[in-house]
Amino acid sequence: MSKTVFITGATAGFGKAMAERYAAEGWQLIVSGRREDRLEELKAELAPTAVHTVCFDVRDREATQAAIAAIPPQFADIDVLVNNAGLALGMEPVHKCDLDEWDCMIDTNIKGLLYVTRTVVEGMVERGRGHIVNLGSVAGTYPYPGGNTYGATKAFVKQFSLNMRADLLGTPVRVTNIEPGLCESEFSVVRFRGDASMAEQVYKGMQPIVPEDIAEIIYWVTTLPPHVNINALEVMPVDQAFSPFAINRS
Ligand code: NDP
Ligand code: 8X3
Repeated sequence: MSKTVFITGATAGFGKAMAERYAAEGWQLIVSGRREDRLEELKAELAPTAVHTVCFDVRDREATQAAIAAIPPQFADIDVLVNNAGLALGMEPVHKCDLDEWDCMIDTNIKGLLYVTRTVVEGMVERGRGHIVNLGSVAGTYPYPGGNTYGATKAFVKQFSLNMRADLLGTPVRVTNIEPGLCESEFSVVRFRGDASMAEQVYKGMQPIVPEDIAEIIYWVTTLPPHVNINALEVMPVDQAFSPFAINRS
């Protein structure tokens, strides 16, 4: 019988590339997002792969729980959950940020991830198999100007991933935090509130990671022998590295 992967945020970017990667390997898929038309397009693209689409906003706790409870029995024994749905909003300094945008990032990247995880992980423990992959970020480890709340949500994801490992010791359930650097997707268009030309500037003159790279890494992480747990995997484009400390000399 095919294995089942549940990918949140599969309407674009990493999630869509992962759906394509797992489908190519014969897995069956549960894919979610808020844009139903894109979920249906993805399902049609991946035919004849068995795909269950679920349209919900991860910020809505009841809708999330109801959507997962309604997963048909054929798909219900989830082997891999990829908590990928997430976003950044804005790059203003802390004293200029919009509190609604901070709420949105916290509600999506932290609380949404918790709602999905809590609803799925119990079944994994009961079945004695499962792997939860979270999408962290280099922004959860390294500070940068304008990273403020986005980076802090990803620091939460990093620590929560490690704490889950602590709780799940003694079960076969694996947990991995994937921590990418710059990757070209719809991420920057969302971050700059639909301004495609600002988003383009982020990747100008450098070669970013592409979503297919992340899909390949996550597929590899989740198909290693079952006694191997990659706790965290940080990945950057070759064209991205570190700066010296910033010093104000004025
Ligand atoms: P995209 O913007 O291309 O895709 C984001 C996905 O998340 C979409 O499918 C979107 O679906 C979904 N999503 C966003 N908000 C919600 C919500 N409230 N409820 C349900 N689904 C939601 O971004 P990426 O693929 O690049 O990003 C995926 C993850 O990787 C994110 O967690 C991001 O923070 C992280 N990441 C990205 C990096 C990058 O440089 N691109 C680097 C490091 C980490 P829909 O709009 O249909 O709901
Ligand atoms: C996204 C990567 O460097 O834009 O998480 O914050 S970065």
